[in-house]
Amino acid sequence: MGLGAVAAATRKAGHEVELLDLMRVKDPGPAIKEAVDRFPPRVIGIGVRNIDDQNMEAPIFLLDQVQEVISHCRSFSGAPIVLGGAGYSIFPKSALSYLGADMGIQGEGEMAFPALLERLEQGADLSKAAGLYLPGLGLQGKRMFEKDLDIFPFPDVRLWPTYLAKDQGLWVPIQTRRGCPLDCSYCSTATIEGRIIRKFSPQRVMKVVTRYFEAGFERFFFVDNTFNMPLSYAKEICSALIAKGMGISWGCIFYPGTLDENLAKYMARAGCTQASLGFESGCDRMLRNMNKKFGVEAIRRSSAMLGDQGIRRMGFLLLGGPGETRESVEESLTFVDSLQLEAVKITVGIRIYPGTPLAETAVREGVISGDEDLLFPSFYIQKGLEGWLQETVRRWMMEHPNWMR
Ligand code: B12
Repeated sequence: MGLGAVAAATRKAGHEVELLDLMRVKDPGPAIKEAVDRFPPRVIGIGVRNIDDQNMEAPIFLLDQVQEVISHCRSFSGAPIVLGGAGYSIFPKSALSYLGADMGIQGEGEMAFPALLERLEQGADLSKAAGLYLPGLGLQGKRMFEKDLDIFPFPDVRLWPTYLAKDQGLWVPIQTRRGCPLDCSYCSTATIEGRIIRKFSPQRVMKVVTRYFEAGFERFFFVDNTFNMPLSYAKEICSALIAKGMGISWGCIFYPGTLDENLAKYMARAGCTQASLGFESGCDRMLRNMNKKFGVEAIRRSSAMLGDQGIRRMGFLLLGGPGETRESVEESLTFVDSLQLEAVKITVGIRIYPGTPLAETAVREGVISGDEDLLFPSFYIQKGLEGWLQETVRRWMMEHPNWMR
């Protein structure tokens, strides 16, 4: 979706655009050659969504695949290569240098990428290009956050690869807002989207959903970090969906700190069938350590409100952070068990992201050194819990077939 949004904006700015999806391609070389022969590009943009899979036990580092893609692009085309995407935005300097691309754009690309193309076309100075990183030179112009998201064009289904465009079972990603003011101690979202919530208008969200619906899609996933923040906006989206009566189903990521029974009812009537509850712990002390603004009682109530409406709930636990003890782990597992959720995803050990309070703690405790760029995944696990924690989670999972890692 991210790359599709940038492609649509670039097309709107008057450029010809081709979108090449390599997600299901085993050997990218021939696919890139074929695309470059058919459509010789003047600039190549690459979306780097994931750096790794955040799995401490057997981490998979994904940038070597991107490096391979870049090397194929280089051998078939002399076009400059520009990186972007959520994963890239967390590591704008180190990922650029590791991948050896020509430049990178941190954050949303709908304005910045076409603006960069204009500069490149005119041979203009790049030192003021917003959000642009150059190898060895770092950030050029100050990064911009567009206030009026409605000015961006819709991600264009016509640019999608056919396997996706025809996959009507797909949960089509929809974004309704950007930015997160919460300050969870381990999270990288503010670096990607900024701290201030910026919203698409409900009318615009409806237009996007309707367009996909008319193209045959009936399942959607709201990719916003917190669907129910702000509450009034979430209600507006639900009301608009109810009024339209398309009979779609959708999922979202739900913030357990905002409690409102009416919202849960609205969500169910609007077609919500599943919600991810990212509470991460079932122990009040650990929730405070993670800088969560809610406690276990709020989690219990939001979970019950959603469950009462027949919405399938997936709970998330992130175990092993600073201050975790055997007792707090048992407390979390017992708590999550008591919620009777339809599914639970447990992560052991926390991926350390640059600039976060977790990274500061990790430096203070000597887990990482102060000058690490953290591009290669490093994990925090409270000393003394290694081994025991994995084993304990494994034991609990054996008795809970709907829990996963
Ligand atoms: C929603 C979400 C999910 C949903 C996806 C649902 C769906 N149907 O799409 C679920 C829960 C399934 C999920 C799963 C995973 N996710 Co996730 N997810 C997100 C989240 C919250 C939003 C992503 C999104 O869709 N954004 C909306 C689109 C419009 O934005 P975008 O893609 O970033 O694109 C914009 C810019 O980046 C830029 N851009 C994009 N491409 C390009 C290209 C160029 C050239 C340019 C210039 C700009 C540009 O412009 C775009 C438009 O503004 C992000 C965090 C975040 N806030 O970004 C994490 C995030 C992307 N996920 C992450 C991870 C790790 C995963 C998993 C690997 C977790 C796991 N272990 O299972 C899986 C992988 C799934 C997969 N197949 O890729 C990490 C990636 C970082 C990393 N360490 O690699 C993130 C950043 C969260 C984090 N930890 O910080 N995820």
